[in-house]
Amino acid sequence: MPANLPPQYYELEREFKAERDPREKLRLAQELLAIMPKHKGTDKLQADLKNKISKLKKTLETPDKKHGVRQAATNDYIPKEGAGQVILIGPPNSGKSSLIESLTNAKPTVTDYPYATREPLAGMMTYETVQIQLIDTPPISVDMYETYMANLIRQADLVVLVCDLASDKCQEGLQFIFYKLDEKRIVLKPEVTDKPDDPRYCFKKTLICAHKIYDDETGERRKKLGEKFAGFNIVETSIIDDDSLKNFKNEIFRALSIIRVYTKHIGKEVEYIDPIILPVGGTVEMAAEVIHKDFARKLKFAKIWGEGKFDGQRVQRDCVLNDKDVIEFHI
Ligand SMILES: Nc1nc2c(ncn2[C@@H]2O[C@H](COP(=O)(O)OP(=O)(O)OP(=O)(O)O)[C@@H](O)[C@H]2O)c(=O)[nH]1
Ligand SMILES: [Mg+2]
Repeated sequence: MPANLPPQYYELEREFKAERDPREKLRLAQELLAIMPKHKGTDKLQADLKNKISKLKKTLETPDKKHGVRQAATNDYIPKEGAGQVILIGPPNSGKSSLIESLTNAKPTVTDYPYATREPLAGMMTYETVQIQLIDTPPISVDMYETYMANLIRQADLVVLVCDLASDKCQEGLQFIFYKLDEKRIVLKPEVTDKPDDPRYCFKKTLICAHKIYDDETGERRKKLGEKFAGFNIVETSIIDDDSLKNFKNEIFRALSIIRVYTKHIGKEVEYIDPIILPVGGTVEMAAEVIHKDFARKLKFAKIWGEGKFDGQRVQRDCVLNDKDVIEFHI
């Protein structure tokens, strides 16, 4: 049976064959597998590719101090924790680590010279009743790009691009990052409403952080940032301004497009801790499924307290929930 491969496949295959860096090769192999049509005619090709992927993974997991491969391989992936994973990226010295230090329990290296962060580091940020994971990363610039960054960014739920308003070169720094990531087929977007036509690409929702806002005395750099990146949500921050950090947290939560739903037992008071996290538009059924698949199946109806509902309103499984709704399941 013919394989009927799309033209993009052959293009990508050429790239894959030419690539020498095992980590990039792994990424390209995964992209090849993703765009390969899945039918009988490609069974053998799929098996070959899966074999190559597993060999590449093994190579990356084998300690190789000389090339520093092992370290980089483990940096490829950070397990998600909490209600969402947010990756902070930016030019050197822009203040990524300082933000992580101010907002999370992590203790990153902060220095007044650039290129201080050498590896990604995750910390947890408390936002009201939820925990959100923030990841600090090494800088991206003409002089530095860690190849594992593409995988880390692809996996994250949200990108925060940190702009250094204390620097004359802040626009150029950001533009280079857009260009560099586009080369890795990652497109940073204000909103992601559709999938890319080309499946090798990945669209990532991005918030721009106009950091060190008080160092932009004339406001000129902030103004230019708004003009250059029109459409993006730009949030002004400074580590010496707690209100700006509070607002930044709100914007991160909003950008994650998630809602918190609290559950209560019949006849008991609600405890506003440990909410169920659902995507915006999440339903009663989805909330029940988080508790247990069986629970969702057995569900007869639910009662809801929250905005736009009267207290204890009886609803069915397809009822769409709002942030901070309280729900009581009846099975
Ligand atoms: N004025 C001012 N300085 C800041 C602010 N945030 C961070 N800095 C300073 O900026 C410098 C760089 O901060 P880092 O947090 O190390 O920057 P980074 O982006 O992690 O740098 P790399 O790891 O090299 O990419 C340090 O001297 C910080 O004290 C801010 O809001 N205002
Ligand atoms: Mg840093």
